[in-house]
Amino acid sequence: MKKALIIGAAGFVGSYLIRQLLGDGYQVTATKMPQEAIPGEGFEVRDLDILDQPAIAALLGEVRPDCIFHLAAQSSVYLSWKNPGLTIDVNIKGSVNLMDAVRSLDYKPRVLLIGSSEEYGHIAPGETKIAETSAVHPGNIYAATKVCQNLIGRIYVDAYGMEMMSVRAFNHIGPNQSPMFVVADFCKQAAEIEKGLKEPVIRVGNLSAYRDFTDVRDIVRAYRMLMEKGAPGETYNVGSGHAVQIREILDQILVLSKTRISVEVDPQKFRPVDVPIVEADTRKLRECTGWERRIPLKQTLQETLDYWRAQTAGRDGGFVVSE
Ligand code: A2R
Ligand code: GDD
Repeated sequence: MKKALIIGAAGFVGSYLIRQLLGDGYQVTATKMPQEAIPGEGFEVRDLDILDQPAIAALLGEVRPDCIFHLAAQSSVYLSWKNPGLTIDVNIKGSVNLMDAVRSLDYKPRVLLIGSSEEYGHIAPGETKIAETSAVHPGNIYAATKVCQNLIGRIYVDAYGMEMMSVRAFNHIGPNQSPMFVVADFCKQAAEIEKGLKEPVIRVGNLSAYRDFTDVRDIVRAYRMLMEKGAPGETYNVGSGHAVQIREILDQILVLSKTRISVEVDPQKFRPVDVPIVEADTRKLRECTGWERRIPLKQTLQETLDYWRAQTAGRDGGFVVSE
């Protein structure tokens, strides 16, 4: 049985990746920050702060994984504007700590580094879809940290012959995502309005942007396939290949909701810079692994809204709800 180590498994993607790998017959060790919890059983959970390099080395020496999924990050573009120092520490220094600890081992586990479509930055509508060969133009601190991770990853592969691949993940969504991100944010607001917990007004940011959304379960299946089949030193886009405008996402959620909701644009939710369109060319991923998206966007939106409805169950609000 193959041993997988997931670093940063207490977040959104981690819970799905744990389930995917256990289902595929892997033995899983999952790391979390000391203050976090990971629900579930059938796998080993360890504390790890990736800013603590000796702790990474000790854990690798003990677990001796066949493969390592590196998810740990400060993952919010929005927060990277608020806290650039932390974003740089975790996403660059933390990743280098991991790569260096892996390099020092007496064997070569396979490693998957999770980067972001944000690395491509500003792409003119005529330049989409974005292939891995496109130039990177990071337009925010988060994106710049992921570009650094990718570049340093390739340097480690070239210099030390490490078995390491990178992905550039496009937007992924689903139940249990933090409401810092757009789909979870809109679904949470809609569920609270349905329950009368909030006035019937949904507050939104920039609705004109287009993003390439994929269900997180499809995303983690791609990660497992790339871990097994990806070529060291290569970068793979992981996304649906179809960009949807945020306005369209909002409209679909409003249709799924049972209540009459008005929309208010909140200038506080705008970013200093927001890439207008992000759409993946996924040929490299599909040719390498045979991956195809399985879960349609509408299903993910429905399940995410239902998740937030369940979160509000048992809470009573004072606002009047009209159908
Ligand atoms: O910040 P926390 O306490 O929620 O922990 C996060 C963890 N993390 C760390 N783990 C070890 N050492 C650190 N210094 C450290 N700082 C943060 O990484 C959290 O448990 C995990 C990231 O989870 P999420 O923020 O929910 O990200 P998600 O959506 O699971 O994305 C996974 C990867 C990231 O590399 C993103 O940048 C990329 O996919 O889109
Ligand atoms: N969060 C949020 N809330 N975003 C909004 C809102 C709102 O109310 N209204 C409009 N948006 C727009 C944002 O301006 C952005 O253009 C788009 O919705 C998506 O925003 P997020 O869901 O916050 O995601 P992101 O694209 O900034 O970053 C996510 O995707 C990246 C991959 O492309 C994160 O998951 C990153 O970790 C990931 O790398």
